[in-house]
Amino acid sequence: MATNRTFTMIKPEAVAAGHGGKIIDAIIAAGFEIKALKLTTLSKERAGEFYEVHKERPFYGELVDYMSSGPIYAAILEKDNAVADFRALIGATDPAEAAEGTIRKNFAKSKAENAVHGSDSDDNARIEGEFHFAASEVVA
Ligand code: 3AN
Repeated sequence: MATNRTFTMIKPEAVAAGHGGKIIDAIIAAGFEIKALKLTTLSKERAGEFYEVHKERPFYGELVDYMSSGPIYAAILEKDNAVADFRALIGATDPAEAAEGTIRKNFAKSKAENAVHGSDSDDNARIEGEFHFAASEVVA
């Protein structure tokens, strides 16, 4: 069943570059309501666990190192059709292929350092949201 919620992270290079506020502004301007938000840092162990599905992919080690390299924002967002609409807002994984006006087109540096994460399904949105937030940290 669709939850109308998705999960995002603003990744270390985007936070370090000072793009966090602008990205959050773009998310709100696109009609998403923030239900939970925190600035946090992933340990290598936690980053490895979060990206477990990519364990067999050649970039897994690089991805874990990168995602644990500095502070991130984690957030739960709500909107009708949240998962698909958020992926449209962020654009293609590779910023070189991302459409004009998308967050990755505007803020991502490369396919690896691509500014934001967006859940790819309702199930993963729930799992990823629960990975980062206790129920008491999420607005009803
Ligand atoms: P998306 O984030 O668009 O769902 P996925 O699920 O294919 O893309 O990849 C998860 C993350 O792994 C990406 N956000 C990116 O940081 C990293 N990644 C994906 N492909 C590559 C690659 N070829 N080289 C390095 N990192 C990659």
